Amino acid sequence: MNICQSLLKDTLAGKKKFAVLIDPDKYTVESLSGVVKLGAEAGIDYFFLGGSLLLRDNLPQLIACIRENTTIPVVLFPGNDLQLSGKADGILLLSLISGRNPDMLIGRHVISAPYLKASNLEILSTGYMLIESGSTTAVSYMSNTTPIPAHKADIAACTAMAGEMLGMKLIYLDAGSGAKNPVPPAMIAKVKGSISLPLIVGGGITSAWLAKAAYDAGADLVVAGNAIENDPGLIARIAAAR
Ligand code: 1GP
Repeated sequence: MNICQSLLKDTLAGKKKFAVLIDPDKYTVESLSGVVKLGAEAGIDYFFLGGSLLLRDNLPQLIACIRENTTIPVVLFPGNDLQLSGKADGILLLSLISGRNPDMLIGRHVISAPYLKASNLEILSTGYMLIESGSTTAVSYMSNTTPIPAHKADIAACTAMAGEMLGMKLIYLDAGSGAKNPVPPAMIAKVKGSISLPLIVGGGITSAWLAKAAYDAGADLVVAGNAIENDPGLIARIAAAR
């Protein structure tokens, strides 16, 4: 069973999942190995790999480090088309459907298509939606798009519905890395009630309590990155909140 099939199966069964996001610019092989071991002990579901910038050329080494310590699938969550590696298991091919920047909707994908086609990566077509979170996030600035207002759950629901009808396999509600406020539970619930696809939620999840609120509202997969960099013990606590 591939990643997409497993996500869909668990979504239908109501089995919640947890991904730890690794920003390649924030980790070395040495610092990552401890986090990988904690992830394996806690039985997390995925490692997501990606960030907004490209300060270091360490993607292959970080993937190798994860492989050496665990069999947990590695999924690329690329901030740009330079963050690609055929050594991962899959890639979230993000179309930024909350924005109106054609480059982020289809342009970058055209450039990456031959590379992705020739790779063995599982392509996870993802309707990616940025949600306003109290301050400008790196992803909003870098993508040159305006996030959906946090209190406009109906716009988010219609955007997710459109993504599903366009054939996306996953919907990702993201408040942005290090967001001041995570995606509001009311918006998660409204989106979840409008689609049948697995729903990923991330950005600003800094505690097990916030993760649980996202799960309870309807998130099928919660992603946390920033807070884990400061408090790796959070991995076990969020894993237990699934
Ligand atoms: C960002 O959803 C991810 O794109 C995770 O966000 O780093 O705030 O956990 P954090």
